[in-house]
Parts: sequence; structure tokens; C-alpha cells
Amino acid sequence: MNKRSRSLCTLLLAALGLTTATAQWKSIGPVDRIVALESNSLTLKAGAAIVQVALISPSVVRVRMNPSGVFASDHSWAVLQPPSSTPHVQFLESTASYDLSTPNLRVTITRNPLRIRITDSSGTIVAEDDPANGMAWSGSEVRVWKTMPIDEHYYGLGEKAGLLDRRQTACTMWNSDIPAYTADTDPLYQSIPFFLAIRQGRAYGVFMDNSFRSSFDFGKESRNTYAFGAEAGDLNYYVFTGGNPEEILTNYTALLGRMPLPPLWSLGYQQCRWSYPTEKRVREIAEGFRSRAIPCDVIYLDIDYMDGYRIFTFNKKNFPDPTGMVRDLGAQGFKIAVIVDPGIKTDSSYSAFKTGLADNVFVHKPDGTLYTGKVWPGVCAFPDFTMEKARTWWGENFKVLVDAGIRGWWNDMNEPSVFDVPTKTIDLDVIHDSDHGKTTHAEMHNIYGMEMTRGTYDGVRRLLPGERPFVLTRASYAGGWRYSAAWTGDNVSSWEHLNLAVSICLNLSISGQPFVGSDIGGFIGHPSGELFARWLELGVFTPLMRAHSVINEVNKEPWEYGDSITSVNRRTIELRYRFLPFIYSEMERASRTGVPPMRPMIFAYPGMDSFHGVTSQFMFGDNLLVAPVLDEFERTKEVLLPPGTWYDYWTDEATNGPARIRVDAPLDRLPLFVRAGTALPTRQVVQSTAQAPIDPLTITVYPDIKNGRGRTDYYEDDGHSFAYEKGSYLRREIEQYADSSQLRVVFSRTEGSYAPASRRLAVVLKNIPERPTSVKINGVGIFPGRIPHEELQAWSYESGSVMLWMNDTRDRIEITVSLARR
Ligand code: MIG
Repeated sequence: MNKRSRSLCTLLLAALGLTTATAQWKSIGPVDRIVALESNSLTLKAGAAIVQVALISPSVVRVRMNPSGVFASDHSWAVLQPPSSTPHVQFLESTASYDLSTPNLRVTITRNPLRIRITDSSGTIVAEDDPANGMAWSGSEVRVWKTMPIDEHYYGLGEKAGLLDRRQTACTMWNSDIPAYTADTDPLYQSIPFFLAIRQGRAYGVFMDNSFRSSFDFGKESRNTYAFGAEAGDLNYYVFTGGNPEEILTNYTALLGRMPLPPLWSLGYQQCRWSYPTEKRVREIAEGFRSRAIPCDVIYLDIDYMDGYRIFTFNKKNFPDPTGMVRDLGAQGFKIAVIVDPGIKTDSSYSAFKTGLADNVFVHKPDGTLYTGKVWPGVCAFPDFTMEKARTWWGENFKVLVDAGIRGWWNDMNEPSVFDVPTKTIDLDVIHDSDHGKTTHAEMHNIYGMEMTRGTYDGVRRLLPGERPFVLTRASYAGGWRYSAAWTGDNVSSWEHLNLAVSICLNLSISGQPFVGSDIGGFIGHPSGELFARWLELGVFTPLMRAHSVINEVNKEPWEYGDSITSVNRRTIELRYRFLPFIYSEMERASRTGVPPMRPMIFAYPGMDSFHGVTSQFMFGDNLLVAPVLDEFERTKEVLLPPGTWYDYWTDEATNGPARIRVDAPLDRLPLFVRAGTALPTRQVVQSTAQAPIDPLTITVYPDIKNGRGRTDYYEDDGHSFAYEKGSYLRREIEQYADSSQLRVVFSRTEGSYAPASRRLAVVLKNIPERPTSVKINGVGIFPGRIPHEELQAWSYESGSVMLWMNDTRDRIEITVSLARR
């Protein structure tokens, strides 16, 4: 190979993120001196490099290293909350090492060479630098190698296709528009440089806060080490210790912030396609749902609603009266969502371009001239969303859309994607005048999409004060869930992609983004009715439930596959609506704790090694196991039940785990298992969340006979405002106590000031082996009978279940069901 082609090769490898293979790494050497010792941190000089280890909370360590001896400016786009209090840190110095410790952990920094080891309070190693490499650099690139125990597994890393368990894989963080990606494609649209390591039932998390192109390698490059690093900036990472995955997600999202509670309607079924091109077609689609009694809350307008792809405009011919259309569809219970792309057409008669130029909100080339690139509208300028002024300008532009009644904000192409250049994005030397100073696109690329969603969220929230915005994005970064839900981009109508949807959504969830979903049916291609039906079933338990299709492809609405599939699809969407009170409670939990609804089995049961890498089933919340059918022609499903008793949602059959069982899964059945001890809230079917409030609220109690008790939380509020922040919500604990002769269910008095309209409460008690001798509410016996009307209480017994009707009240409700046994 001659010199020229060799250097070309190096360049290509660098572009592919394979620089580690060719880089000349210089490992950090011995500590020279202490630069500073503060109450919770130690700063050291080692050769040219500077290193800081800080304990930012009793169980969270932050490490920074810069080979130049000077740290980069200490700002972050991801970390919003500085730790509320500095933990009490003990410092110990010996000839061999420095020790920083809290009651929960100890960081040992050996002096020669400088290596960092974290141990927990029992002395067990959590994570440690690899003795051979440790931290290192090559030019501006920084990296750390850590030892990789043979039985440690890695999860998360945001939007990653392929295997759920990332051990033996490597990946890159670089937001990329890759239509029709495959299991091997990397990187994809979103970058979340966070992973969870699980080993022998214990977990820790690592978040590398560096927005440059970065990469992770879990044993691909070398068998016994894993490594991560970035092309420039500080090596800057946080280690979250604590043991269980939920706690780690809670601590991680305490630092980065959490998903705001979404509007309830955004959890309804959503229908999209590229594009419903005219008002007439949009009305037809709406009519298609209502006339077939298929529930739906949201219809999307893709790029063709605009005037020549000019953002914030309407095509006057095809959408002559957007306000009227949105109003009429609103009366039928639909919300309308529209797509917005970042590229602003450089058309001197186009208002957004004119005001953008005047306000100087676009990114520039290094020579100070406007940067432009081709996207759908032709030549475009790109707003600098990293600059507050540009986000504000962007947000104000939504007024015309908000005034037309539009309520959903789909942010696309924000990697950002540029058509006419080989890099497919903005030139890396383009200048951003960011809130944290001037910098290049190389540093801002991965956060561009997130900052676009931030401008969208904040802008719409200002325009519609008191209403929760719904934003959906394709590109994002760690922390993006503060502004937006995310979907998994341009997938394909194939069974392989149905499987990929599960692992991508799970990895996104446990990387901090709880509000996720994939294009149901597959974006590119033509799904069979069976594939669409199965994908829709998975969609019931992805927080975002949206079907979509590429342009010039067959229709993919749920009624497009023949009558028998239509009725399967109708029942599947109805199932979603029945479960909305449960799904909403789980979303509220995620917004409060950072623990996502969709969880891999191993996340919920870190001690069960057989769950490593499992994606054939997952948990939704603590209490529901979802086992979607993911293969063609499959009419049964093998399910791995964790320890405890599990009820088959469809047959009520109880099975004690751990167990491997096979259940029937005809085309119209999504296998579901409810953990014994659960009180499952469901509602009546409606055609949209706007149609009617919950009435009755059904609480189905699945007794835990073995343990004798169980507890579930229920959450509800008005579903659209921020009044819950001021106490207007309803929270209630439902406890149950079971033995062979009695089942007692106690609804706590409701917490919070939210009072739903008066309604009936239906309580269904499962697994009651015989007709009860008495049923009491608050100590007063009630009569069996038919389902009574207003104000009355009654119960009935049928096929192993007691059903009880009463008025829902805010007071404590105690139900006692007694059996003759004993
Ligand atoms: O270059 O707006 O992923 O969902 O339908 C394609 C048209 C642009 C890509 C999105 C897709 C959307 C499409 N967009």
C-alpha cells in the first residue's frame, strides 16, 4: 500500500469510528502531585494530564481527565441538576494510593501508575481501570479501559439495534439518519452514552458526558477489558453504584432530569403516514377509524402539509382551512400532530428565513458566511438550537400551528440530516454560537436534535400555558426525554424488525428514555396482515403506540388487511385503551422516579442469569409480564416466568415461577401475565381519550395466596395540565391480604386534591375457588345480585371471580370476601 492510500485508509477508519485500532495510545503514568483536595474531590497531576475524582453523592463518582493538563469548560447539556448536597467524604493517603470514601463506596486511586478502582461498602469491586491501560489519550482523543469480568453483561447505550446484551459488541455515538437500518447498523439516530453493567445480581451504571463522537467497546477489541472514550474534550464520566438497576436509573435521572408527565391523549393510539396529502384524505382516515369503531387519538401530517416544505406554513391548495379541519376532527376526538424539520428554506420571501436571518439564529461556516445544505425544501439554513436566542425564535414560530389547533410536534431530520454531502450532516467545522460559548458542529452534532426538541417543547409550552406539550423526536441525546418522546426511525416491515423493535425500545428505556415506540407495521415495505397484527400487539405495551408508513407504499391503517385482521386489530387497540389507567400510572412513576415502564427481564430480575439478553418477553412496570409473539405463523408462545405466582391475563390460570411454560397465542392474543398481589386498573373502551372519563374504573385483584399480601399504587389526574404539580392528582394504595378463607382488599383514602367526576368502581377478585359466604364493604355485608344501577352495591360470583360494584369514593374502602373453607 502506498503512503497516500494508507492515509486515506486511516481517514476512512477514523470516519467509521475505528480509530482505536490505529491510534497510538499513551497511557497515564504515575501521579506527580495533588493539585487540590476539596471536601468531596481530589485533583491530581500525572505527567501532562490532569485528573479529578469527585464523589458527587454517597453512591455516585465522577471522573474527569484531560491530557493537556487543563480541563475543558465544565458545562453540560445533559446534567442539569447539580447534586443537592455534597456528601461527607473521607480522605486517606498512603504511599501507594489515595482513598476517597462515603458510607456506600470507596474510590482507590493508585499512584503508580494512576489507576482508579471503585469498591462498594462490602469491599466488592464495582469497576476498576485495567492495569495495563487505564486512562489514555491519542492526540485529542481520550479513552479509558476497565477490566471486564467474565460474567458481567452490558445494557443500554440508547438506540442500539442488534442484541440487547452489549457484551462482545462495540458501538459509536454519532446521530445518523439511516433508513432501513439492520441489526448490524451502528450508529443510529440517537446517542445516549450510558450503560448499565449487571453481574451476579448487582448493577452499576456509567454515563460518559461528552457530546463529541464517542465509542464503546465491550470486549470486542480485547477479551478482558471494556473501553469507552471520545474524540475530543475531557474524558468525563459518572459511575452510579448502588446495586439494583432501578436505584441506578433513579440516581442517573436525578442528575439529568426526568420525563415530564405526557398528556394522556399521547398514550392513545396514533396513526401516521407519509403523507396524508390532503384535508380530504385526513378526514377520510378519521372517518375510517370512527366508522369502524377502532379507537384512535392522534392523526399526523407528514411533510406534504407544508407549502414547498417550508416549516410553519400550510399548502393552501391541499389544506385550505387547517383551523376548520382541526376543529372538526377535534370534535370527533382527534388531536392533530405535524412534522417539523430543522432545515429552513433559503427563500428570501419566506418569513421564517427572513426573521431567522434578521435575528441571526442560523449556524455559520468558519469564515462567517451562512452554512447551507440541501434537505426536502432544497437549499436550507439550519437554526443553531444550541443558542437560546435561536430556540426562542424557533418556539415563537409555532404560533401559527398552535393557533390552527395543532397539538402534537413531530421533530424529524434533526441528526441533522443533510442530503447532498457524503457525511450526510452539517460540516464538522461549522460554528455554533452555543449557550456555553462558540464551538464546532463536531461537538454540537450529538446534541443538535435534543436542543431542537427543547426549543419545541419550551416554545409550545409558552404558547399554550398550562398544557403539557407532546413532542416526538428522531434524534436526541442523554436528557432528551425532558422534552420529547422518541421513536426508532425508519424501520422495515419484516419479522426481524419486529424483533429489533423490542430490543431497541428496551435499551432506550433503560438508558433513561421511557417514552419510546417503533413504527408499527414497519415504515419501509409492505407488512402481511399477520405481521401488522403482531406488531400492533407489541405496540399496546410500548409507551408510544404509533403506526406509520413511507411514501409510495400500500396503506397501513389497521383496517387494510381484510375483515378478520381488522377485527383482531380493533380488539388489540381496545386492549390498549382498557389498559390506559395502568399505563398512565406507570408513566407517572417514570416521570417521578426515572424507572421506565418497559424493562428487560434482567433489569427486573438482575439475579436471574438466565434472563441475560432475553428479548422474547419484557416487564411493563413491576407487575405485568408481556410476551409478544415475534415470529411468523407462531400460535403458541414460550414464556419464562420469574419467581412468584403469575396469572395468565386471558385464562386466569395461576402458575408458580420460576417456570418455563408454553401458552396459546392465537393471532388475536398477546400473552400477558400478571404478578400475584397486583391490583390492575383498567377502564371502559372509548374511541378516544377525549370521549368520556373513566367510568367504571375496574380494579382487578390477583391474590397472592402464597405470600398472603400485595400492594399496588394507582395514579390519576386531569391528564393534560400541570395542576398535578400543585397537588391536583389522585394517588391511592391498594393493599390485599389473602389466606385460604378470606381475601381482604384495602383502598387507601385518596391522596391529592384531584376529584374525578362521580363514577362506578368495579372490583374483580380473581382466583376465588368457591362462592363466598359473605362479601362486606367497610364491615357492612352486601347482597349478591345483578349489576346494580346508581348508588347501589352488589356482587356476583362467576367462574372463579367475584365482581363487586360500588361508587368510587375518596375514602378508605375495605372489601372482605369470606369463604366457607378451613
Ligand atoms: O427523508 O418526512 O423518519 O418517519 O415519514 C425522510 C418524511 C424524512 C423520515 C422519517 C419518516 C418520515 C419521513 N422522514
